[in-house]
Amino acid sequence: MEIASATYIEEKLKAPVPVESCRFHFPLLRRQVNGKPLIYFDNAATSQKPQVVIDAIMRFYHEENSNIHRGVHYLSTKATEAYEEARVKAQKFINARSIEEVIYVRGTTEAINLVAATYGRKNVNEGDEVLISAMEHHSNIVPWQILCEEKKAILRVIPMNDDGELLLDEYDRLLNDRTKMVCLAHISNALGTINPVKRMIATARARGIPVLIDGAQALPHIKVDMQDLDCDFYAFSSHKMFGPTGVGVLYGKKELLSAMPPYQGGGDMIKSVTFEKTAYNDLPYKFEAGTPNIEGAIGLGAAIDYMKRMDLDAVAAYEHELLTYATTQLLEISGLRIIGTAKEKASVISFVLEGIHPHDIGTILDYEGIAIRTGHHCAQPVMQRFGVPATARASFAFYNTKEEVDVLVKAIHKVKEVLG
Ligand code: 7TS
Repeated sequence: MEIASATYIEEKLKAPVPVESCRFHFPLLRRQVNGKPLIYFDNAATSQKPQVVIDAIMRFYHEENSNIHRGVHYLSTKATEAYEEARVKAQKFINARSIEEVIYVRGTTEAINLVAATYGRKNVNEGDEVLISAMEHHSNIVPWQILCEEKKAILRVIPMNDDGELLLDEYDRLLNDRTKMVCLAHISNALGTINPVKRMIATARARGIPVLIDGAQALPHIKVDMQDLDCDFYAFSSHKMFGPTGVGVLYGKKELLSAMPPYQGGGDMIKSVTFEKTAYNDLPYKFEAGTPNIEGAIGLGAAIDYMKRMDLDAVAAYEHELLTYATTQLLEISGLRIIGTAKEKASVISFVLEGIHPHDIGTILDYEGIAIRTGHHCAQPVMQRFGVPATARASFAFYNTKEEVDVLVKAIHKVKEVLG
């Protein structure tokens, strides 16, 4: 197989990508599944990757593979440059103040665990409170639970209404002098709700309480701006935003990161080591022990370049149109109930069908080449809140189409015929 050259990739990376034609850049979307053209509606779990991302990773292994930050030789310098250039791309994409505030991690889960294990361990003590919301993914619940258990602190939860919107009055009431941290999803993966995080961050920060935002579901859909949001920490995963798996970013304000103890010890996170004492490295390297996911970071950089070629406002408008269309079509199916009906929603639709288990829906849709997710979506408390064991979830990206939604609706009618 021929590998695209750097110049070719660079040339391709300059052209704008209109929403209408982006689909053709994603090779996997051309395949068939079970003899049917694939309809990929599992984007909230992970997105597909455009050719330029695949090319960037292949090119790294064909031409530049080497370890970073350690060698003086040509390849190591090239690999280090590519890895660090990707960090600058991420910094600019989220409008962080400097690269010191952009820490590579394995993904959202590791980013949150890092903050809980370092900032949390240092600052949360017995009787303190950590405030999360009722719609968090397990990765923004369990690390805080572990911390609270260890520190004898209390985990408090902001409730939500039947549409899946957080109760802001309750939020304001829950903030108090013992609250040491607020941790919130920007967009819920199970409900699609877009939370008013800017307002919520401002309220907490006015009381001097730091806020962590779980942006795993936000980056693929909306523009995020760290300086505008003014949160203290923000976590996201590359694989949900058209980049490779195994890499993500923890954004943190420099003042906080500087004062935090390291997360893991090892190579690269040190300045000097003796058996008596180790001096830690500067930011962001203090939090990046060991050989990182080099090709992952480079792939993330390519994904960011790809997204920058799109008009992200046009993407948001297109996805909203798709969401409205799909919601209208699905609600015409008798016995179908949508879980998560917030006014501000991203293109995620969780639903249940009366008398039919979501796993059976998923299995029959798979015969039709349609990939949706079924289960609790790592948000069991959300399922408990809505009194369902699981939901079926269709989540859309900008490469999905109304025609695909029509096929989904037809297939759900088939599910009802077979199992209803
Ligand atoms: N936070 C949210 C809101 C998520 O949706 C996910 C993954 C995570 C955190 C964890 O991200 P990771 O990259 O570290 O795994 N959500 C999903 C999902 O909805 N289906 O599969 C994974």
